Amino acid sequence: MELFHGHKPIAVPEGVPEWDADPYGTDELTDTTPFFTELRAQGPFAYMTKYKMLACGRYEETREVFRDHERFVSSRGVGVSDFALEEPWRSPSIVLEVDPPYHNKTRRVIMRALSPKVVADLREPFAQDADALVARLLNRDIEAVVDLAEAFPTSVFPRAVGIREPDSRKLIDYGAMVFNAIGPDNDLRRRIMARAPDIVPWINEACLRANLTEDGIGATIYAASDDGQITEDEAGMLVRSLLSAGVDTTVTGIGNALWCLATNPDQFELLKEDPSLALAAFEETLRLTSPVQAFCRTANVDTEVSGITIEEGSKILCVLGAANRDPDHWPEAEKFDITRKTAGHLALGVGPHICVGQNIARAEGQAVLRAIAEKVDRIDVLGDAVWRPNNAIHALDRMPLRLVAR
Ligand code: OVV
Repeated sequence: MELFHGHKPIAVPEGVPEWDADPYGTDELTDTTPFFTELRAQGPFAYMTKYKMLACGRYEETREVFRDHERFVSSRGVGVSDFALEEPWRSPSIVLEVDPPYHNKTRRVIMRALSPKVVADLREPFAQDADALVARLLNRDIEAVVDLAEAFPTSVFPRAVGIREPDSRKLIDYGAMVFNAIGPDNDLRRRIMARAPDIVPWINEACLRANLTEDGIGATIYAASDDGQITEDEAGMLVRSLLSAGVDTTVTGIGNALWCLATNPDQFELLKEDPSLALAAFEETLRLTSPVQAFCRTANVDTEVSGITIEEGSKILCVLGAANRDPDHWPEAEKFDITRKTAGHLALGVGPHICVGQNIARAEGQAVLRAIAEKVDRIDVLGDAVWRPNNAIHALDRMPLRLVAR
């Protein structure tokens, strides 16, 4: 078969509009509102002529595709490339890019390593780090992406995993690489892939047992290989998953939360009045800004969703960011409202692959937002916030701010 962007070029399904937008264009990736609005207006699905694949951005269908792992598999890759037809750029993740029942086994190991008890024990060190970081940044002109959004997770997360010699830059760049890699072979992907020789060997080394402390999350994963739940190689692969998914995502969530609060002073006032809203504010940030904007699934059978025929081999770009702002599901969908009911948002996915790190991610976001609520009186925006295009992540590139002390 002749591949198109690494997958089967499907025919236009009956009743689906053809749309020539580029979901991987810089404008679409950075200024998301027009793209999301038009995507939802196309109907349950749009046929993306540039990629000969489907896209969805309405809440109902996006959720249905994500929930049904039997028809819509992850094992063929969660980007535009179909792993059944094209060799992936790295060995597939043994948790993200696999299906049940194998997925259940690997996921269980990570789930235990990130158990509620493990996360509960991290709360105090997270709070101390967040308090110290925010205190240090008060009343100065700061670059919030670097100084706060990147600084916090890269200090606490590698320590929690037990990386002996963390390199913040490499951890962040690897995340950017993994997420750009799920897009097409465009400039964004090529530019970061050119740096793979610099980054990938470092990451792979960092995952080895010898390079991990004996008391971290990484060690817990290796312990699961000692009692035969997984092999030692699988343990290394699961540590790689932590490093792939655990840094750029939380950096983005924290950066986006700062942006939401800086641009919605009324909501920041609410948070200041009641710092126990920190977690709700983080959750609403996830809904409104969807740090992971989109993942693909692949139809593994001929099927149908909302009366639309979907042929085997169809790639479906599930635009979580659009579903999270679908006005047919969310009242005042475009409004940042830290008191809203956010349950059911899709920023962390839904179904068997729902983010396995969600509790540690929330603990990080909550720690930072609580520290800000308690210490900051006003967030002054000192210049334009600039978004950084990435094929899957919706993150800020720069955001000059001043956190004025209470
Ligand atoms: C980009 C991403 C998200 C979630 C998991 C992984 C990667 C992985 O490598 O397992």
